[in-house]
Amino acid sequence: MQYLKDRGYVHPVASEITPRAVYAQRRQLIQGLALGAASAALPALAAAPRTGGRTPLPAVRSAVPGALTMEAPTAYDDVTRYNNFYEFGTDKADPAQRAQKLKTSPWTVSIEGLVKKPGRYDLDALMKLGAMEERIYRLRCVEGWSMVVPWVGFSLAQLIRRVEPLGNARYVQFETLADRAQMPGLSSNVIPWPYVEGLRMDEAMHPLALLAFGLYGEVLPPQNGAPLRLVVPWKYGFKSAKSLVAIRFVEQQPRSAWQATAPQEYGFYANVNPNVDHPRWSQASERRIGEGLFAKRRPTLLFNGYEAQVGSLYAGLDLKKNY
Ligand SMILES: Nc1nc2c(c(=O)[nH]1)N[C@H]1C(S)=C(S)[C@@H](COP(=O)(O)O)O[C@H]1N2
Ligand SMILES: [Mo]
Repeated sequence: MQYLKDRGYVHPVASEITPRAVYAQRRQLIQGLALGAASAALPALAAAPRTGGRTPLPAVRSAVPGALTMEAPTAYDDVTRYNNFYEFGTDKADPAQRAQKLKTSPWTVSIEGLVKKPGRYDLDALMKLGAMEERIYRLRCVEGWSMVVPWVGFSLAQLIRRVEPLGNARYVQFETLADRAQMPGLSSNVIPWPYVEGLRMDEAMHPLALLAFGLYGEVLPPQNGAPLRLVVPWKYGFKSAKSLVAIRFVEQQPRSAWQATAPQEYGFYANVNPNVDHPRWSQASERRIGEGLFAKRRPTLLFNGYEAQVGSLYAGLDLKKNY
């Protein structure tokens, strides 16, 4: 488990916060399970004392098919210091430097539109709608880099079922915080604020679509979209909207902030697709963050490697037109 060497991070296992050696063991076990070599349940593991000032968020390993990639997680420092969160600036280092004072409590998410149970839901209530799971997903940015992140959260579908969308709700729109007092990036007009994104209802209901509250066994750092964000692992990273404040059920396909900015470059679907180039660059390969400048680029996989799980959502759809 070479990739955990020199890393002092803690990880959640079976509702415990555990030291890195145990995490390494667990990854071996996951790999063993995948190979059919072992079928034992996770052993009971001792809790380790926490270090640093971060808040643990216990979780159990996800049982959703495809939710645990076998690839090595990207180092915590890279996951939390190489970010896109334009509300805090367009440089990759800006969010980590400028988002630390983001006020995430109190926090409410407004559930709106074509839904039986609209209203303002506070964070604590939202966190109780599902059981926290760890999911290790690849995240592929449209810019040509990728990471592997151990997220903590539960399927967005759990929230959606609870609020009971109406029959004519065909899409879900996500709106994220736009607060000039806290977010220096809003003074630039790179995209029309607030940042909005959307999914078709069946995409939003797919069990892999994650409502994330944490990563690496702890609550989300502000730069990664605290206190809650979307993670849609088969789509380019920009679909995974951070710091959500509203979830809206609508009939018409919503227009995302990136479509409004450059529709020829960023379509509504945004499925990771090595066969559809960005107008300004190839999407055939990607650079894994943390591997260094001389590492070989990896081939990008259709639907970011989640084709077996999500491919059927797009049967019959022209993926070149619907990029
Ligand atoms: N509100 C908001 N959400 C956002 C963005 C943003 O600028 N603002 N950037 C997106 C992009 S382009 C990517 S690649 C991912 C990055 O998530 P990460 O920094 O946690 O890796 O967040 C997405 N969500
Ligand atoms: Mo991105």
